[in-house]
Amino acid sequence: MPAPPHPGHRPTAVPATWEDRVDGAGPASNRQHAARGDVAMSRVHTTTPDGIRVGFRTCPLCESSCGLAVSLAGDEVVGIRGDAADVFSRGFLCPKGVSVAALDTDPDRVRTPLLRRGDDVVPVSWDDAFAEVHRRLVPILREHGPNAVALYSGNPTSHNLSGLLYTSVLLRALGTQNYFTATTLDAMPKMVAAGLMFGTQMSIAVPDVDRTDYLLVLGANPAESNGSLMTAPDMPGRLRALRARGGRLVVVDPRRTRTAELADEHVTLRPGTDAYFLFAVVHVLVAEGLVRLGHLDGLVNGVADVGRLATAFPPEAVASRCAVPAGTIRRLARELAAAPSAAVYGRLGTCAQEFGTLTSWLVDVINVLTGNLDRPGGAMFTLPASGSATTQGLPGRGQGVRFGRWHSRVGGHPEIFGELPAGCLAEEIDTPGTGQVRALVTLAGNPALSAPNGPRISRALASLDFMVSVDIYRNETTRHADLILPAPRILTRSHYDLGNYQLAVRNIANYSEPLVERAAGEFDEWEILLRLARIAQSATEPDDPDLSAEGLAAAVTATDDAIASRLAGRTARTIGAASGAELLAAVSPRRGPDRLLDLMLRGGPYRLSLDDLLAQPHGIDLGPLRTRLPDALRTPSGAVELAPAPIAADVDRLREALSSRSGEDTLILIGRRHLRSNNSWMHNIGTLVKGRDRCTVQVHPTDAARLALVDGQPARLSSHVGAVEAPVEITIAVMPGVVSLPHGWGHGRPGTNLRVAAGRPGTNVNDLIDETVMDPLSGNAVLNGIPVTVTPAAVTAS
Ligand SMILES: Nc1nc2c(c(=O)[nH]1)N[C@H]1C(S)=C(S)[C@@H](COP(=O)(O)OP(=O)(O)OC[C@H]3O[C@@H](n4cnc5c(=O)[nH]c(N)nc54)[C@H](O)[C@@H]3O)O[C@H]1N2
Ligand SMILES: Nc1nc2c(c(=O)[nH]1)N[C@H]1C(S)=C(S)[C@@H](COP(=O)(O)OP(=O)(O)OC[C@H]3O[C@@H](n4cnc5c(=O)[nH]c(N)nc54)[C@H](O)[C@@H]3O)O[C@H]1N2
Ligand code: SF4
Ligand SMILES: [Mo]
Repeated sequence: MPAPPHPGHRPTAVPATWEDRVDGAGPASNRQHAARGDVAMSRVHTTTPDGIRVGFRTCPLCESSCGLAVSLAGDEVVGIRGDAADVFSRGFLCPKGVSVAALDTDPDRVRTPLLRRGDDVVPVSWDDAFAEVHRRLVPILREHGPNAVALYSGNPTSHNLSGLLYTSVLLRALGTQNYFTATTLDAMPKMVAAGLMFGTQMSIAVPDVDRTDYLLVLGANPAESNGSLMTAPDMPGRLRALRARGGRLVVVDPRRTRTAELADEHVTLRPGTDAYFLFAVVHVLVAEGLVRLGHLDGLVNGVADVGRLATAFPPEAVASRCAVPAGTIRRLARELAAAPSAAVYGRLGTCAQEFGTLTSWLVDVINVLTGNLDRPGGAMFTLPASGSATTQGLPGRGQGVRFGRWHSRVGGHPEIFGELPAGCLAEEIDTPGTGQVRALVTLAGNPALSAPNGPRISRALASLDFMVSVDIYRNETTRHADLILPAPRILTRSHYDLGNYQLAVRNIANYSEPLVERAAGEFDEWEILLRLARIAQSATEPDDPDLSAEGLAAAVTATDDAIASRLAGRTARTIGAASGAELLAAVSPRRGPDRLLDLMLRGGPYRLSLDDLLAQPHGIDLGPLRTRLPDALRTPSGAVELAPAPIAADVDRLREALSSRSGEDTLILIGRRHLRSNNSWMHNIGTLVKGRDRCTVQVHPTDAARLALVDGQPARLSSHVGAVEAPVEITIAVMPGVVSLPHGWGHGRPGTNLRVAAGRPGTNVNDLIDETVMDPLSGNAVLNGIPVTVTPAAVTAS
């Protein structure tokens, strides 16, 4: 059986029939797609006396899902504010939200398909673009088989209905096992741990921030990132509210972040040592008799096993490795146990590191042992309006998760949830042999900057026989593409945060209509993906299929109809409707993502419909998180698995690393995020990059003095993989022994067209990072905790 699809880097509630093959073009093409604008554009929410209309929409740029109030004169955006009436964000927004308009109108944005001819690119029609895909991609699939074509899907895919719902169709049509996403640069360890403990990759418990009495945050900076694997607009406000109601916020981070500044206590910890720290907390809970399963009693397997595993990690044994006093660990364990409610929350710093899965697992082990899983104020499972893997099938029990149904060709890495580690992408391209990747499709991804060992990836991309990118910019990755297919402006698309709402700290549903019309001849992203799918599929067809513009349009309609019809059939069974056909009729004439969403809402736990959402442009608040156990579990045992075998087996590696190194003398590199950045791709917006240089290497004053580093002067950072230069920023924000350089920089390369970004290029931290080092259980890249040497660099006279 083919792998369950995993669209983008946050999975969705996409139903199981996605695994069906993409259907061929249906009968003749009088089922042409109806008029553009699947949703009536006339539904203007407010119009001011001077003719300015104000439309409401959810910002798609990060996980916090803020409501925007967009003022438009005609199709021109004249202002963006936070939507004060939004049921979730209540007016909050960040500087990126405001820049949606600048993003849509950025003159460097790709607007028509671009074909590369030598060092030049030329605009071509969509017809010619798809003909080129056919001409170049299909022979590769035919001659070398499906694995010769890889698919890389990046972060924005998961913030976009098209990407979330239709990427898997393209994946299926390609038939490749070489599927890579930004998930293995990000959250895969959490998904693996959640899958093994609770039964699905989306069984991720989120901290009930609005009700908790005690929040322990590790390796996350929601005051700047606005939260991740935890959808919660205005995290600074929510954290302040926590303290104002007498709660306690503790942040464990090697850097004094904005979140740490908001906290009652900031504990600095040596990067990569969270698993020791957390195991020591578990040790104290067990040794001091503080384990209280409470309402989870009888629902948890493996409590004794965890206790045994923790015996190797008393606070005194890990303190020097973590650079955290044993007394502090002990006290925090007691505080967690004593708090009326508490939640432990870990994010990127706990995932993109050497012991990512172990650390992610331990976070929830503590939530369970303190009785805080699935209770108000603890760590809880969202009940999303669209449904999710935790609502489908029979409640309380399921198949659990399975890995390793295939392995990567070169490194032998197991498939995890249908993906191979992004760290393997380059070697799959640049290592000759049967099954070598010769063509690549990228969707909303910039691995040249975002994935480790940037230089190797860039060389690999340059060597491909064919590359096509669905993107909005000609950037560090897409400059290598033979063809760029532009995604349309944000405001022309409908939006629903299918992924984010599965991890929200309240149960929320909010649908956004397109606010402006797509220009004539432009496609929405799902229409592009289904066309690519149709072309790929033709590789296995004996006859010459009709891949003319009309043929492709008919195929899009037929495929989309088939998907909707299967989903309707299943939804009808779920809700006891008479038939799928009846449901399909109810959601017609919607098509594309809107129709699928409507069906998902109807089959979801609140039995909503898209019309219900359309009637509430500021969103529907379905209330605070509810207790969901045991129903939300999908483990084969029907219990929480506190000590899953693969995780328990990895504890040996942790134990060995404890005795085998001291690490005190090396400088350790970590990353950081800035409020006005979004990974690699928003540096072309002037208002977001103005001001001081942000791509600096932060160094503690004692290290700077020892290494003769001067503030503002360039330093050279080197690792066993490469070297980069960046200006020094001396600051007590980083702990001694740790340096920090943000990711997503390194612009200004030949063949790119990012004129603003090129003016402040910065340097790519991923040039320093070894792509072959991974968290073994998840295949996740290790992006933090990198040993580096730092020396003053020669100042070049300008
Ligand atoms: N060293 C280091 N590296 C990291 C990280 C780190 O902390 N440190 N963080 C990692 C994390 S968490 C992530 S998620 C990854 C991100 O890795 P990627 O997803 O590969 O990179 P992004 O920078 O998000 O690039 C997004 C791409 O999508 C394009 N795009 C934007 N909007 C759209 C759209 O609507 N449609 C389409 N088709 N394209 C669009 C942009 O132009 C850009 O090319 O980076 C990872 N890399
Ligand atoms: N402004 C902005 N917002 C973003 C993004 C962005 O680029 N800019 N990217 C979005 C994406 S794709 C994601 S995944 C999220 C990420 O969201 P977060 O995880 O909240 O963001 P980071 O800033 O990467 O936070 C990671 C923290 O881990 C710390 N850290 C590093 N190594 C370790 C370690 O070994 N142990 C511990 N305890 N801490 C460590 C770092 O100092 C940092 O403060 O942010 C999203 N939001
Ligand atoms: S916090 Fe995220 S969702 Fe909110 S406005 Fe900023 S980028 Fe958009
Ligand atoms: Mo991410």
